[in-house]
Amino acid sequence: MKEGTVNCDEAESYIVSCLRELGKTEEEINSRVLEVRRDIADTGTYRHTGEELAHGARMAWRNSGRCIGRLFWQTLEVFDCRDVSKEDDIFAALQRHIAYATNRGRIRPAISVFRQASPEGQPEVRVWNHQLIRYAGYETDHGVIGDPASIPLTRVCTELGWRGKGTDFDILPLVIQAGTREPRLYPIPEHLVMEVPIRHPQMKQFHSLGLRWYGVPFISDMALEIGGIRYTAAPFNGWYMGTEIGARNLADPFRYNKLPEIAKMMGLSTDSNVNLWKDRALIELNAAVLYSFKSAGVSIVDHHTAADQFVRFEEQEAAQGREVSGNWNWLIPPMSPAATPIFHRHYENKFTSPNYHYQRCPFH
Ligand code: HEM
Ligand code: NRG
Repeated sequence: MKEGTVNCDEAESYIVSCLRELGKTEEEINSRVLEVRRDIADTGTYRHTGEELAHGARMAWRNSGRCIGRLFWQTLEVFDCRDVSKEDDIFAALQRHIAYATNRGRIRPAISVFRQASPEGQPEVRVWNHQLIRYAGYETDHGVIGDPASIPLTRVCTELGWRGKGTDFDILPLVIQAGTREPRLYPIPEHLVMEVPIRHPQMKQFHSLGLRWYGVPFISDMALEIGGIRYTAAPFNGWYMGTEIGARNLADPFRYNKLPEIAKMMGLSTDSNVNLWKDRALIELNAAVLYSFKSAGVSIVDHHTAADQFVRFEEQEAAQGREVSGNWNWLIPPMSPAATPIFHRHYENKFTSPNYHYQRCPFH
């Protein structure tokens, strides 16, 4: 089968379950299935209706086994950008998405879906960034500045002519590729990027660490697959769970690695493990992240509340007669996992469609 050619069974099984969930009659469903089959026979592919696309993107979130935030799957706003394919227009659509989602801090989950992969091998649309908003990382003689996770993309941006300020928190430009053309760089206007300086509710010196994080995570390198159709550019966002920032991005030894500095600020010796300096530093960093986002009016969820919401999602799905698949290794939070109910439950890590997928990195 040619790349981009749609498998008829996958298409049919999606159309049937989608339209059933949307409450269509059997007659409507049958006629749509016939139409889709004919389109695939004629052209190798088919085109989702607006509601098949929107519901598919929501089902894909519902089926994301690594996501703890799935209770809210029905609230996903879906922007249909399938007819947008020039770089400048893609950039304009992404700016609108960022503004809509950020909503001055009251974050709204959303996805922008660009052109589907086609059987003619029409060139794919790709956003090269892992997230629409992320900090650059530079390797220097004195060590890494910024986010080590961004070193490869930062290098690509630099080769394409971008120059960052060289701080620990430079926002990378968007790298947008439409087809076989060279990717193009688009700096994001500053007013669109909400950031939160990290302060601690009691430790007044904490702000002098100069830590900050951006308000909204927009994953932009995954493909959305619905009914056999692949959308290679479909950036989506929700809001952060605090531990993503406080227990990973700012804490991992291979990311911002801030625990030793925080422990020292707390007057803790880092010479031995038994005073639990890492754990104590983690607690204060995570308390600071949650406190700072809350005081700035930017949506965020702590891991206990998120885990409770996930249990409600499981109950809601059971009531609908649907199975929840989940990847336990990802669902448990990276802090105090056994203090959440998820740790003590069992999850079947079955893969279901529609879903979000990793795809090959366009620049490695
Ligand atoms: C993964 C929380 C919204 C799809 C995750 C992870 C967390 C999370 C904590 C694990 C991330 C990691 O360990 O790096 C949330 C919260 C949301 C939300 C609090 C708030 C609404 C969404 C939305 C979508 C989504 C809107 C898609 C429409 C995914 C996917 C992954 C994921 C596909 C796996 C990512 C990967 O493998 O790298 N989510 N999420 N989530 N989430 Fe969500
Ligand atoms: N851990 C990553 C973001 C992964 C997705 N997390 C979300 N997704 N909350 C990080 O930047 O820390 N979302 O769509 O809200």
